[in-house]
Amino acid sequence: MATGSPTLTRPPEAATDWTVPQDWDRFTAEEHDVWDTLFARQSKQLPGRAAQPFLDGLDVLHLSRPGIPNFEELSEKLMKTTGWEVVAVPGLIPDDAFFDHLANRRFPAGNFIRTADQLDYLQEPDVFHDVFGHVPLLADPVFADYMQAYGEGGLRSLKFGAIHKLARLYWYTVEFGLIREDDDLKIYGAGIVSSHGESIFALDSDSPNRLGFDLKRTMRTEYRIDDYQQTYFVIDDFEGLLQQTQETDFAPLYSELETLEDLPVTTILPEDHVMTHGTQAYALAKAAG
Ligand code: HBI
Ligand code: FE
Repeated sequence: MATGSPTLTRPPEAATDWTVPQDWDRFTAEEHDVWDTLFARQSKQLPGRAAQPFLDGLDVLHLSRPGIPNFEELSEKLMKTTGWEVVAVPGLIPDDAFFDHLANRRFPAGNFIRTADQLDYLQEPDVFHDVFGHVPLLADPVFADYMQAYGEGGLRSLKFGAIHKLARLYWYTVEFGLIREDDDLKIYGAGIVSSHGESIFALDSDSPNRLGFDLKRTMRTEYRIDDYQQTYFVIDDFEGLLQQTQETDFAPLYSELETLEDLPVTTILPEDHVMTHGTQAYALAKAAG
């Protein structure tokens, strides 16, 4: 999960591209247990909820032993399927380093895991979010290309000062995206599939809006990082998402976005394709305390 760009200081053990050795042997039995608990809980909950390519991709995480995946073994499997690898980073890394990894088909994954008493609370993306949430779809050839295209687009967006607009595309697809599959809605965003609560809420609750995905619309929409989303965007398929990202000329789009105001999370526009007009009851109850 990504939360913009605070000022980050590179720790002395990190290379200039912000990678660190995973040092897998350092993880304790308790830390491996946290992974196993989260893994069992989510793999049980996701059939019927997660998009089929995600469920298929979970196979790539079935490694030779349980516990936190060894990135070398994981990368070897992933490399054979789609040419991606997983590299360890200390936590959030700067946008340019993050995009450069994606553009080169390397997924940066946090080299730490949440504690057993905070299974559902995350301040920074940990190895469970990053690997369970993101890696299965990197085994899908089309989604794998989308992630690379996003990284390339990210590097270009730096020149336009448009990162926060492009970050919204990532947020509403890679992190919190929904997809139509047959006649059902399914989850595919890493922030949802790795969350025990939101993987139910995103599909079953009457509270959030569910709107048809539109690239420009998504890039105008604010998002919240502190609780369940109030609006989700639904794509038809990964092919369409990849195609739009590759074919859109982002320079004129960014200039146009400069002239359009940002949209608050709950706004519904006349041109939106509304699948659910949410009650927002969940967010309203939270706000009321
Ligand atoms: N770093 N480790 C890590 N994980 C992210 O998801 C991440 C990041 N740095 C920047 C970033 N995301 C975002 O700013 C981009 O998604 C736009
Ligand atoms: Fe993430």
